[in-house]
Amino acid sequence: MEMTEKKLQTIFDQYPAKVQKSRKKHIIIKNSELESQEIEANTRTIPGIITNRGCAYAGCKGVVLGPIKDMVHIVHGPIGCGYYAWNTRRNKAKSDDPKHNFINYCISTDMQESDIVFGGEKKLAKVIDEVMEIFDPKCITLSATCPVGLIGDDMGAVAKAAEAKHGIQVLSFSCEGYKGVSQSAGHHIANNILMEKVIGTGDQETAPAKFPINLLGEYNIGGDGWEVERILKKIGYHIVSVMTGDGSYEALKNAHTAELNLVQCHRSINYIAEMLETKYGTPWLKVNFIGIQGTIDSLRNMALYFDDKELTLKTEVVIASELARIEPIFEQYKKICSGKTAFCFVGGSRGHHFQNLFAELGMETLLAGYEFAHRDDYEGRQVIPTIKPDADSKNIPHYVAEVDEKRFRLKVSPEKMLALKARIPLGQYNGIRYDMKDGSIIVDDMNHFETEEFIKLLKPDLFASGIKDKYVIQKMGINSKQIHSYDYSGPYAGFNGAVKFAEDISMGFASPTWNFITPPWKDQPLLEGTVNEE
Ligand code: CFN
Ligand code: HCA
Repeated sequence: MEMTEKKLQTIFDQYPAKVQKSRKKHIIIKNSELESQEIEANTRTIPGIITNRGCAYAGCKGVVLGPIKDMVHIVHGPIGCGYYAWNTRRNKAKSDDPKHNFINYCISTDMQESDIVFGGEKKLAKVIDEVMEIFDPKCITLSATCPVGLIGDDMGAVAKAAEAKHGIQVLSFSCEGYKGVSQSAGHHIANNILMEKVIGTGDQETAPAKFPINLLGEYNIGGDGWEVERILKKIGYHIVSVMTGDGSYEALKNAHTAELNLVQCHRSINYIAEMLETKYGTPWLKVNFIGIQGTIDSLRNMALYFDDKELTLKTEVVIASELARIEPIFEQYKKICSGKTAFCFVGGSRGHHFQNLFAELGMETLLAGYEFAHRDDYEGRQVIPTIKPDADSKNIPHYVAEVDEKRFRLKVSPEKMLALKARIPLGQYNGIRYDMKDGSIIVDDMNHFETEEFIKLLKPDLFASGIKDKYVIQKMGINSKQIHSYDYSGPYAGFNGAVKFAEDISMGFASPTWNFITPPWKDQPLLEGTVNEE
């Protein structure tokens, strides 16, 4: 560990003093002997530093709203912003009603200079009229880009007028790109409005089938959500809604009828999970369907929650049959991957989630981190509620739980809740630090300079990251896999996804390409100095 610290210092030494002081707070070396290790996160990137982060608009429109297929998402802004969030994330969707699947469209007001000078409200209202005429959706969303806030267009007023004119919901999201420090602010804005205006407005009181669940923080990138749904349906769960991958307006409206909320990506949707718990008493369970063991553990925890003999049995039968099918194939790829090392730097949850899969392939994660996660995603958070019966509850008995001065109403009895909490991570999420090995490096908001320096220092065999750095990494001779959009592949979740991922990275390792690239440290001096000519 001492060695790593010394090496780390060689990177810091290249920064000006002020930058060094700041960046030191965002990088830690995992040390389990320390009770806690703080890491600064969710703060502003130092101007001038090349970050991988996106903006609030990307988090709201691109991440949370975009995957909802039967709403038309209008981007109020210059066309580049619309183009940026136009399905590059590969959030797939299919529909029984193809006329109301708008996932492939990019709809924007295409703001011009004259709209910036004279205001864009009229143009926005006109685009809404056109959308109604052409697509006739049941709901429209309006997402603001930076100029909208700067010129003061009142999108809320336009939305209200359009609702009155067309008789459908028109939701306005003030997610101007400059809000907050990253995508994260946009997730929060989207979560709040979906919860306030859509979730719970459906007319169902209870779900139509047994074991109803919502799958939160699953965006169906490369078909991940479909693979998870395949497994859950096979076991016998009723999926009320997926938020928001391949998601729909109708399903969201009735999401309050689920009995358990599964949280795959904690960072982008923890707000809805907590609001559903507060408002409807539905507990949430952190799951991770990336990796074989992650998938098995998640399924077993779900079975423990529902505590039903038949469901538990079916869970084990499905696990056994899936394993029998995939293990022999997975083992073949493991032979190629085993012993290799990886870096895993992604947005707000995958930097953690994919480490399971690397470990199962016999690979060690040397460095990991997030672009925009918060401290709880790094350090974890233990939530132990005190639970009492709710004196106000009428027909269905509810209970009150108190956590950090927050009060939740629960559908579950206090005895069951406490017993469950002792066995499964109900309402809690252990951060990335828990699962990483001592001596490994954890970096928040890693920048391009650090990316190159860490590569030179630790020379990983694989760098899992995104489009902004992929080609820089490959030019350094390192196999790089996009963990955002999965390049052109997927799914990577669930049992089938684990095999697909193993196949894809094995293909990368086996490629002869790397023999034709000379990494900089092989033909460029790493040390600088002067030659004494005497
Ligand atoms: S699909 Fe998710 S899993 S939603 Fe989030 S934090 Fe982004 S778009 Mo890119 S891949 Fe990434 Fe996560 Fe959740 Fe994706 S790690 S950065 S905002 N993300
Ligand atoms: C976003 C979307 C993104 C970008 C990916 C990348 C995605 O943050 O706006 O930078 O490689 O997953 O598509 O995270």
